[in-house]
Amino acid sequence: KFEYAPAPESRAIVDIKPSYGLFIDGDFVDGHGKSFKTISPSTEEVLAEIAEADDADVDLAVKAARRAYTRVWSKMSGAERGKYLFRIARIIQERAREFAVLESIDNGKPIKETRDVDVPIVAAHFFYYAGWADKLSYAGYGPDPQPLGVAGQVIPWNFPLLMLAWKIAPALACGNTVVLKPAETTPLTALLFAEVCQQADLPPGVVNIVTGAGETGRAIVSHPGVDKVAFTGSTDVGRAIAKAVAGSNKRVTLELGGKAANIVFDDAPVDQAVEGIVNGIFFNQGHVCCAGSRLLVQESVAEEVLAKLKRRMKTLRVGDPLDKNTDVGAINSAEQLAKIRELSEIGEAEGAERWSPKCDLPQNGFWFPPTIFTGVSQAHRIAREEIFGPVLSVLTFRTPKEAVEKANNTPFGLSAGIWTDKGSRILWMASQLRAGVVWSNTFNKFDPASPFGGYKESGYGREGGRHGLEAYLR
Ligand code: TXE
Repeated sequence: KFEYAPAPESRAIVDIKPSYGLFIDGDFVDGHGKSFKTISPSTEEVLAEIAEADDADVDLAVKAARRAYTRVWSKMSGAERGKYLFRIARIIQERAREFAVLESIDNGKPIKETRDVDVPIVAAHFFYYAGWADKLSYAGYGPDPQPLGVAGQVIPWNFPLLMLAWKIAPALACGNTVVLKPAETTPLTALLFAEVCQQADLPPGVVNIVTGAGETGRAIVSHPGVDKVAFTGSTDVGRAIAKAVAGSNKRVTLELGGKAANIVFDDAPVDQAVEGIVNGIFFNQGHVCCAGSRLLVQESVAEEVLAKLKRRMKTLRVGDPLDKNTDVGAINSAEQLAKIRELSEIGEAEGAERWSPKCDLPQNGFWFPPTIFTGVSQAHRIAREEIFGPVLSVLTFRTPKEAVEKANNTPFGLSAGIWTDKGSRILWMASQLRAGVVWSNTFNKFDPASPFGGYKESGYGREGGRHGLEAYLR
């Protein structure tokens, strides 16, 4: 049995205000609309009251972004813009602990992840695109590449701060200004980022943060003053956004769902592969668009891999996100928990076998134990639909060709993983897999220099790397 060691001192380093306004034109202002509550998914405690931006608020934000674009930001030299981005990156590093704790409280993910993964990659992203700001003529879009204008950006709740960085850093580096909406369950780190913009003396209106739910997102993407729409979220909403902007001149990039195959061959280093499987599906409670949610394991090693995987899963610690020993945190919302439960029940009803290690889940909050399903067939819904939780569907294969067919047999195509000792097989598999990212002998590795994006229903456009500039240049 695991003894919890909560870290009250961590909670004390963040200053959560009772209520937050909208960040428009460099200041926090009251919204015209209603407000909503953000809660901590690990305790269900109400954290703060958040303004819900209506059409009039979004209009103000877009106008502020337009003014900043025409008067200041697009006129500034790339080198000068780069200085602001470097400054933002350094402030994020200085305030890293605050960001990590706040993210863990508002999102539910373990502090180990926010501290070692989310926040460092966020800073790295700003550093990376700061470096591009004065080198855009090398990006491959002509000697004097032009920004697009005002970018409307809508992001999800699974990596609140990281998705903000993926959207804002390249947009600003290229000379665009931004109206960004964080997800309704995780607005707090975006609002802390707004403070960082003030601290960095970023010219007012270059970054505007408007909080709210789907209606606010809809107002942003359909606003005629928005030149570019960038969205990360569900495939259904991505489709609705593509329809909403059809017929306008807006450029669009969409990063949507996934159902990645993590493929283990019989010559793979088994212990390393088991770590990769665990990381692939239990990292961030499986709330990861590129999660390795389907394990494809070669029949001859399936028994060994499954036995080791179960043994490893028994060591996972589920609980308080602020405890630095926690491996699996809280499910982000009651709605997401209901979806995970429903699909898991469907998995059982369709005949797959469900297994979880014994673990004590806290009384309050939203929790789901690390779970695997064996005896899964391609026809099962748990093999086809994105569960977006700590639930792994296990399938087997005999030949590399069969592995490719099964891996590609999905409407999605965001990522895949290959575990094998053979370099030639890695290259062949990578050329056959219809997935934007293919990892070999590792999983869930991210680098700001590496482009990320999907095939098929996982969306279009690339974020990260030199390719990520393309989305923000004319
Ligand atoms: O996503 P939504 P939800 C998947 C995952 C999850 C499911 C539902 O399978 O279970 O989606 O999650 C804003 N116009 N992913 O409902 O609704 C919304 O306010 C404009 C995968 O939370 O897509 C939020 O800011 N914006 C994914 C953002 O869209 C709208 C990450 C995402 O919310 C809008 C999240 C509208 N009409 C969920 N409706 C990934 N690819 O990583 C909602 N929004």
